[in-house]
Amino acid sequence: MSIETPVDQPESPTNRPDSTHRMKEWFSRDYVRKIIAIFIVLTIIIIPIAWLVIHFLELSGGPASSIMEELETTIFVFTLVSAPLMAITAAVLVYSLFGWGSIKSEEPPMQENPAIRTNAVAVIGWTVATSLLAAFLVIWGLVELATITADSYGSTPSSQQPNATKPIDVNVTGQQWVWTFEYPDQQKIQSNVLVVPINTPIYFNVTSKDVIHSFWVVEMGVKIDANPGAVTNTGFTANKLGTFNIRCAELCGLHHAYMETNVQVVTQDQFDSWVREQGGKRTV
Ligand SMILES: [Cu+2]
Repeated sequence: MSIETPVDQPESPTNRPDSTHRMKEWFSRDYVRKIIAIFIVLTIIIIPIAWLVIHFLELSGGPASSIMEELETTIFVFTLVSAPLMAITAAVLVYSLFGWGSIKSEEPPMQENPAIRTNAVAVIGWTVATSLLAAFLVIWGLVELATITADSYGSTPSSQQPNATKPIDVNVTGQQWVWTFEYPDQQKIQSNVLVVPINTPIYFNVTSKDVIHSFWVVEMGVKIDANPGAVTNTGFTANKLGTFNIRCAELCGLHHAYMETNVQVVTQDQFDSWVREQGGKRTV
């Protein structure tokens, strides 16, 4: 920076107190206060959406696994954090569209005062605030990603899982337009409904007989592609008794929308007797 730099240069460090002063002046402007008022009202209106989203997610009975619980918390937090950002954008928009016209004496302050964009306090404040917000979301996302990957067994085979409880293997096969579940450790019994014991890790080997499908266990928060000629892996530990949805999440042909079945989460005793009942229906 050269010595001739004018002292009233907005970025000049010697002008910092002046920046603060101008920030205060900016906040005292009538239209700024009105936009802030609209912003606060909109934030209060938008925030309940975070609860509404979760409410609708839980209408079908979930969450039924720790994975879905983590996902719902993340959706909730992200919606909550987004609310003020959406509100400030909408507040400026609303005031720009309707604010100036409704107040006859008020004109857009083109020449009124120095622009806020060259104000050091405003620039630093805005940059730091948004960076912290973005950093929070990135860190939250990475932690959740690691947790969910661990809970759904990532890509580690079930035999190498560090779980205290040995996972139950289930081979999942998608074909137009049904799901078939085979239990290799239970004499290869087969079923078109997934039956799993509660609080027991289930490990899925997923494949397809024809086109690409996607194995989606809705209330467990688990979804993975079913590819012909390849095996993909995922898993969950159900923590809620009940019947939940399994759907195909990859457009796979005419009856894709009807390619759905259930997962029944039962007690260990109920699972054992179900396995015994299915024993006679053994297929290769
Ligand atoms: Cu499908």
